[in-house]
Amino acid sequence: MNPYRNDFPILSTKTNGNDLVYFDNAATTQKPVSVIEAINKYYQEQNANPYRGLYGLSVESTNAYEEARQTVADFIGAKSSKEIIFTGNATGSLNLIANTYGRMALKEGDQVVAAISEHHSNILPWQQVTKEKGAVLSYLYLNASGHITEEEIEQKITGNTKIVAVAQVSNVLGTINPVESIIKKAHEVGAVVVLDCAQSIPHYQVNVQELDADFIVFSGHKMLGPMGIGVLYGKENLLNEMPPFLTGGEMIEYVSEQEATFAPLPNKFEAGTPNVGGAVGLKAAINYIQKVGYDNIKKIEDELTDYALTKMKEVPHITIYGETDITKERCGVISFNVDDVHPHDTASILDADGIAIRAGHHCAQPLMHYMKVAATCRASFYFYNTKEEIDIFINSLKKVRRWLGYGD
Ligand code: 7TS
Repeated sequence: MNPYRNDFPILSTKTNGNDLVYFDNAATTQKPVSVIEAINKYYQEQNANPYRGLYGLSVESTNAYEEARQTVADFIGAKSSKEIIFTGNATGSLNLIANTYGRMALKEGDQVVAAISEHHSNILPWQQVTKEKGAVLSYLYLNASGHITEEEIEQKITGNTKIVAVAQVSNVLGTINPVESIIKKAHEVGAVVVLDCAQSIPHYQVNVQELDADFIVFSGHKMLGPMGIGVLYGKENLLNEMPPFLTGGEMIEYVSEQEATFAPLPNKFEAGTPNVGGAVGLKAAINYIQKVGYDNIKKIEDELTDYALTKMKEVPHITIYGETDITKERCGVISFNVDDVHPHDTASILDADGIAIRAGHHCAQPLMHYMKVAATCRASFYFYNTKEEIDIFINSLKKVRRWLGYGD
């Protein structure tokens, strides 16, 4: 029995009369009791608007928020908690970087390089700013098994490249991208690297100093934390150079009728009342992940993914996209289709058996277009999933074509 399941109340609920099999972890993860209780405790005992109040409760709220920031800084190996900006989610973090650093650094003819497998959140902000500046957005394409090759990195990251924006793990194919090579090449040509860790940090240790990433972004809700809290890490010198993004309360030093000076880091980038409860929940999520341990998480997930890939290959009429060998830079996100069946039908049939998977373009339409498919089904695992759940999934998959009237 998986020892972690009891910590997640939702995993013992039913859906459509069946035990819930939750395989949409790339969209959002479920929350352990410790996270739910930490948020409850904050609202029951510490809630006040931070920074502004000169009374005890406000100071407590400020302390809770800043302790959460320090926990994030330690977790990713940042030099200082000033390098941690809280945002709403990875999308908010990416928009912030594109609209501040991007606007500041790009000029006509410059190049931003992203992977073709990026989530729309790491494409649209760059489309906007490159259009505005007359710069070019170009892509690292994938080989037949879904990987970015060294040759592709060598060719596409050039002297014109000013920003490389790439996900460490693809949310569609589960491919682990060669970010060490990408960062090395980008720095050789003087470009900064924005690493989208939304799909990696729930599963792998991310150390910003070892990676030497200039910016990283992620969302709390994909790593056991609550929705509505995200992180932007940036090197302190870069964050200091950047203009603010949103302006208003909490981010100023002094305001006159026509002018304003801005607060130092990190507050310069955190206009308005922050999500203290969310930050407190994220801190509890980090504590939980550290208690389980990344080695353990990887071992469980690799076993589950290997098991699922092996079983899926035995079911006739299933196409799996991308890498199908767990030993080759991939993790527990599996995109697939059942021959002749629309992914939405597959997802609905599985839902009737209590299985939650995703079907659609996964906010990665350029990748869908590149792979020449309209949509896929996607099963994504976390360390609280089990082989028994995969057996239920496989049995349900076997029924899909028969339900729709195919002979086999
Ligand atoms: N980057 C990647 C790689 C993602 O997978 C996602 C969300 C985001 C950025 C945006 O995160 P958000 O928290 O700001 O929404 N990915 C997915 C997904 O695969 N299914 O639902 C959301």
